[in-house]
Amino acid sequence: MQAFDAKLARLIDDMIETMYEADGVGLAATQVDVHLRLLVMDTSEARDQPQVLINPELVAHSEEWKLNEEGCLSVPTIYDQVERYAWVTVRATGRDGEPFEFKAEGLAAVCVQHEMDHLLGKVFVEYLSPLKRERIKTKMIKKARDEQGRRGR
Ligand code: GNR
Ligand code: NI
Repeated sequence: MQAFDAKLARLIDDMIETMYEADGVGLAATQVDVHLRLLVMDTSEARDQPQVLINPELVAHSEEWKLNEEGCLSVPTIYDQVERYAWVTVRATGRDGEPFEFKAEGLAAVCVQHEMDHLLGKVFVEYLSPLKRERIKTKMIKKARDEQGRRGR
């Protein structure tokens, strides 16, 4: 059981800072190699409303799906359309240790589903066709090779 202590508070603050520095709308602990079911997000226009979700659970969702353009800090330069529930109701524990429930629509719905996937080790490109995934893999291998080459010079 994760204690709501100073260490967790520091991790949450670090993740929020990392999310803002990367210009991301969300960040899952998985992405910073912390294996806790924790995510942070901020889909506000002014980017001044960080949300913290610990142990998030999907409690309800729309029947309707929506196609949205997605990107991911863990798969840079790749953007594609993914189908997600149009709205979701999520129950989670907040940074104060208190449980809460919220209904997310629009970008927040996309983001929370994307982040909850990260907590399961799933990245959005896994929803794409095998051909697209193959192209992304080739591109990432090439990018890694180019970066390796630059370091070696
Ligand atoms: O910053 C991000 N933008 C975004 C846009 C559409 C759908 C999902 C996202 S999440 C992403 C940050 C990220 O990768 N979080 O895991
Ligand atoms: Ni992501």
